Amino acid sequence: MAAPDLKSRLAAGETLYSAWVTMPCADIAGALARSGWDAVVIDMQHGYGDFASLRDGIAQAAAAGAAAMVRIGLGEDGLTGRAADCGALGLICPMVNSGQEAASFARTAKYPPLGQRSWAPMRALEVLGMEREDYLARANELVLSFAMVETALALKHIDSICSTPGIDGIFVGPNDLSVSLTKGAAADPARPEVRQALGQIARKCAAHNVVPGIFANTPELARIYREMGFSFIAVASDAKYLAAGSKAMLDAARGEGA
Ligand code: 3PY
Ligand code: MG
Repeated sequence: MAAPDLKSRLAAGETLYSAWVTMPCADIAGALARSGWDAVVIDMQHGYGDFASLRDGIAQAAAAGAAAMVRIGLGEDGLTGRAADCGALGLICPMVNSGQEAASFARTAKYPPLGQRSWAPMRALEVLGMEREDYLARANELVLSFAMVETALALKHIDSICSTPGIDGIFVGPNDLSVSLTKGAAADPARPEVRQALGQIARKCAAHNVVPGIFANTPELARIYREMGFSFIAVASDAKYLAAGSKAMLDAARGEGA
């Protein structure tokens, strides 16, 4: 099976949807990938997984034909290359506040000439079914690097973040953005100042030709973000899918609900 090429699909105008994994279990990533998501993000910033569940979750998602992506932990630069070495096809770096921080992330995510990613993708070759030469030639295109914009400071530096070589996309964290823009008063993506900032970010992404990505707390917000121009949208997370599916099954078994 050919490795998923998210960049080409996004360039062709598709909107891609990603599941989000916080649980410390590789089977969750596999089950979500098999249910049809384009990508599966394993969250190592706020999720509960360890390196083994990350490694095996990437393999399970890849086996099901989805692109496994990883949000790396805050300040865990080393995980950027290690996640890609395991076969991740997307890397999301939280709390990027300047062009310099974006450049530092891109350096570890991209092979020369864009960066200084260190060579050892043996597991990625197995998981993606690729040869070394092919992987080296295509990794900078196949493995997308997303800088998270989720603070007032990042908004101020949005042009330099978007124009940093090696940054393929912006991924907005609207919850942190709300906390930052309201100076700690609210974690609410529906706030007008957050909505206004999201419009500004989507326009900047278009101007700089980088992928506009975002986390949507709910499917309803995902639809609003798509209308605003976001084309890579992660929706809610595993605990919510489990609770919603389990409630629907129980209601159906009892003959209640829709
Ligand atoms: C945020 O909304 O702040 C996020 O980081 C989403 O994962
Ligand atoms: Mg955040």
